[in-house]
Amino acid sequence: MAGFNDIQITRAITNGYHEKFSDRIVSDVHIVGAGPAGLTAAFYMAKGGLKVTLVERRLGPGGGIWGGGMAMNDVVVQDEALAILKDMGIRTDRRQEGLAVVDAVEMASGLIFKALQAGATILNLVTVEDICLYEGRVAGLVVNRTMISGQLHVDPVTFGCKAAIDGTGHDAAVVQMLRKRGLLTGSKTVVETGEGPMNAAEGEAFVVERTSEVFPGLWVAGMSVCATYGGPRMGPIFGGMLLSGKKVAELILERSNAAQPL
Ligand code: 48F
Repeated sequence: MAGFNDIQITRAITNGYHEKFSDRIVSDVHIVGAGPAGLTAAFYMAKGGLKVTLVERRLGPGGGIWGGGMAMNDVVVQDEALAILKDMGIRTDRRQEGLAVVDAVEMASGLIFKALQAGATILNLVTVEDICLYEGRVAGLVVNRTMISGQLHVDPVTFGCKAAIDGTGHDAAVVQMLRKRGLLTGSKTVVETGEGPMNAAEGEAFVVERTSEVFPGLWVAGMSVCATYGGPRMGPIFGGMLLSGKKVAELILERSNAAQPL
């Protein structure tokens, strides 16, 4: 094959990536964490016309989906959430114990593909280290390369957004950035204990019910809801994560369509 050389490949990637990165420095919504909740939120918000960027610290997006339960790579999804998987063309035709069993690899790859095709961008290997607060609102993220973050004395850079979503799962990492500064202390809704012991049925309902704006400009979706509000944890059942992602997207789109601050 002719027509290209190794230097052109390097230039193509360098220029292409920096164009993409530069375009995403300011987005309508930055989602921290490309797990099932973040990816679902990205899909619906991007389809609704918002500029959405997912910031993911790992190499591979998909969060906790890939390994199913105890590394058996199937997950369970309850009927209420199957329409979301159908929207994305992910197959749900296997059933056990009255529940849909979904191939974990198909679900992870399908959610990633559909979020991207809807117009969202994923920046992987980027860790969110902190938030920006302007006039009492979360208005941006402080980010660094994952390989640098916490390892080398290298300053991070800053992204700007109208709203951010904490989709970091069990860590509720962005919520913790507010809490450690005492900005959530005294709130009637945010607990200090983190998530509760396993109870899948209660946990799934809790996640969806409490998906909300936790601080001006910062929303919680997925497992970070339980970590933030003290809800029960759950195992490899994922309907609540998908429904929570869809709910946060609808809430943010509602504000956007009403021309209110996100
Ligand atoms: O953990 P994760 O899949 O969160 P989720 O979407 O789904 C939870 C389920 O996987 C599972 C469960 C289901 O019953 O209980 O736990 O709520 O995905 C969270 C993503 O956030 C990334 C992390 O690498 C993972 O891919 N993440 C965490 N902290 C940061 C981050 C950070 N500081 N910066 C960027 N990404």
